[in-house]
Amino acid sequence: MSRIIVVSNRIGPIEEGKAAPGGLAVGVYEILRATGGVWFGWSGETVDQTPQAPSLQTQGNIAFATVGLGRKDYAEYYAGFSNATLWPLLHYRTGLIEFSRDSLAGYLRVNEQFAAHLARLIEPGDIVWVHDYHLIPLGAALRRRGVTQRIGFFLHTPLPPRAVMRTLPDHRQIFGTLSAYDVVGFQTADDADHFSDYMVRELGASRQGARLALDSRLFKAGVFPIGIDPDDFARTAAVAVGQSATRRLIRSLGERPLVIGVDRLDYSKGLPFRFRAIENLLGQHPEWRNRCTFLQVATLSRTDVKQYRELRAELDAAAGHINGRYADYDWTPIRYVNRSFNRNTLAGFFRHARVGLVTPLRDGMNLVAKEYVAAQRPEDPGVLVLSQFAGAANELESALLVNPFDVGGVAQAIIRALEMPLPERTDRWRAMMETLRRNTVRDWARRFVESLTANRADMRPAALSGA
Ligand code: ADQ
Repeated sequence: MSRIIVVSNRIGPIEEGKAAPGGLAVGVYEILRATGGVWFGWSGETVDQTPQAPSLQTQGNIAFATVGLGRKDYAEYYAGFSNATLWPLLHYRTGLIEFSRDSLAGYLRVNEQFAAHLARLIEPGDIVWVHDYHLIPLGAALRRRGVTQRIGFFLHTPLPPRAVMRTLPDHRQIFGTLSAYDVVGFQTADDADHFSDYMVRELGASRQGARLALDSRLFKAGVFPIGIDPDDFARTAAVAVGQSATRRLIRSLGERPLVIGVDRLDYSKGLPFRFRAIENLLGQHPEWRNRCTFLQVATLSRTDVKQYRELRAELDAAAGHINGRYADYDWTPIRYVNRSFNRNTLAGFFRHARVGLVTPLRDGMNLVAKEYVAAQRPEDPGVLVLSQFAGAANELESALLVNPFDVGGVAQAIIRALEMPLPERTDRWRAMMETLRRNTVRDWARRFVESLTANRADMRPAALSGA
């Protein structure tokens, strides 16, 4: 049976038994365990000299192959082109794009280096699954090195319409390389449509049934919304709610309901608008003062990118301003916490929160929305207030869907959530939980690999469904 070679900028934790973080790690682990294979990525370390070969560690039938990044590579490929150019572009934030020829060159150089390492690891019959925007040109770099095996790519972020993609200088040099993959996967149908439209209208690809043809290559776009393991998250939440962190949180709230937001501190997550919505709620609806508490966990992220430092300063000021204006001697409206919490603690917090606030301005999927739903008490569930611009909104239609730019509308949705009677909360929660169970992270990984291996006799994806 074929091995799978997974490639992502960062890899999951290597030590056995260590809790895998949310997101792709769970799905990717399971599929790797079922088939055996290699997980290749950046070690997370910056080094003085670019390594000649990856360092290898094995765990059962999985080999983890990692490389350090030189300081210049880190600055240009990671902090520069990936996170200061592509990330804002992919989230429709053209005004935040920073572009330099050096960072573009660094991005292409690191992708070439990764391809050189990988070409030595890939064996006949393997399939390769590349993840995310850091590695768009990797497939083409592998093809140039003679790799003919199936290669798939999954984009975790949104893909904007063609007019936005075109704002990237040399965009064809980057996005055109996506035709080197056999399958290009997206979180939503809109993203996949944007891709096909770009390929056809910008690059002259032609549609051949479900596939696209460009030069001598045939490839297809697919929609694979990423999921979570909802039953596992529910079990974790049920245990965690009785443990000390959640108990302390509950005691500190008094009788007030909790409204929670948990995000990386990233401008795509819409935190300044969210804070304005809270300010609007307290200003326009004074009856809610001292009657509910907002907890915003915003873990620092990409602090070496300027826009992230600016966002942090803006949020510090906004939280201080709102608390200065509305706090009382026995109540603080916004608890704004920059530290990170482990998955179990967050699950307990989610379970206790009457409202989950997930209001990104744009988000590929947003797993926090799914985790919040999974963590709820079936007999007394809370309400999810969800941005219509998160990929998750396509599946979680029973959330209270909001436009995050409409701060008054978000404030009203929070109040509606706080006042929602139990039968309506239960109906909405059940519908969403069913959706989560129908599309778990395992299903996501299995469906992607099936799509990549379709019509290939030597790969048996059916073996994965029992995983
Ligand atoms: P992210 O932008 O990181 O991921 P998201 O999907 O919300 O966004 O979160 C990923 C994981 O990180 C979740 O399991 C969540 O619990 C955890 N997490 C988030 N904030 C945290 C915090 N403050 N403390 C601790 N843990 C936290 C990218 C894309 C998303 C897409 C995912 C997966 O941007 O759109 O859903 O990949 O494809």
